Amino acid sequence: MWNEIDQHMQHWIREAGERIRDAFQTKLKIETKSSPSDLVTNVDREIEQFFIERIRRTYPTHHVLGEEGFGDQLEALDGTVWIIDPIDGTMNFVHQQRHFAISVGVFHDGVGMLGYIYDVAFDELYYAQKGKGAFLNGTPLPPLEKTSLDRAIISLNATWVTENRRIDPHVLAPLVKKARGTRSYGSAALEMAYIASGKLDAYITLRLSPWDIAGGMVIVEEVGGVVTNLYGEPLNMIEKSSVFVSKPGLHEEILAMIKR
Ligand code: 2AM
Ligand code: CA
Ligand code: CA
Ligand code: CA
Repeated sequence: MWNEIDQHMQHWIREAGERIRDAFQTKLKIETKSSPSDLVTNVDREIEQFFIERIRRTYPTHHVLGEEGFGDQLEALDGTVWIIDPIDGTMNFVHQQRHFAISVGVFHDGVGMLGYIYDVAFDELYYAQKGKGAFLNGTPLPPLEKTSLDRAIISLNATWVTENRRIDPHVLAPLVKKARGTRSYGSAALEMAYIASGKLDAYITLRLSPWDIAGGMVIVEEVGGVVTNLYGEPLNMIEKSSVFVSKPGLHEEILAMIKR
């Protein structure tokens, strides 16, 4: 069953990517949602509908959770649920035409079975099937090795080390100081794909929704990475949460610093 779904999805996601690349030749309709930095475009909506149409036609018993609201209203993850972010990193999509991704996770009774993150501008498809390994454009991704903070590049949004409503900047400042380097890419999905493929070592963010992380969680866990909230607790794929993704070893080291 999962192999068959995967074969469909491999076609659908590349076709969706082509549509997004084609959309660069058209004029985007850009709107804001909850704040001036929270953007959505006609392409976000069209791509979510593109997936939902195909999923409903092919798998009428499956459920869909999508950022732009064309899916189902779900209160639990019973049965097979597709969790879709049609464009993760919409601000990058609008301003940079790169550093954004399609992100999809397929969960069964709450367990992540398939994960996809498609870096559309680079034509790089990260994907994983639970227990079958993770791949980048068909090449297997090796298991992640333990590392320490002084040799790590950690990814986090600069707003979290300034005054903000969610976390005391003094909690994160020592991490930033001790890390080898910091980055911020503006796409949670890509940041998780970068951890799975060794380009980053840890990613910390304070408020994400299930569709930001569903695909990445399957891929990262398949290579031995750890995905929790900021307190080291497992993530619940039905509500918003802080997210802390890391290589093994480093996860414990950073948690100890945060909890102190
Ligand atoms: P999005 O582009 O799909 O909205 C940006 O730092 C990252 O945070 C992106 O992965 C972005 O996903 C996500 N994000 C979640 N909620 C957001 C919000 N209210 N405004 C901007 N980005 C948000
Ligand atoms: Ca959004
Ligand atoms: Ca997102
Ligand atoms: Ca999105």
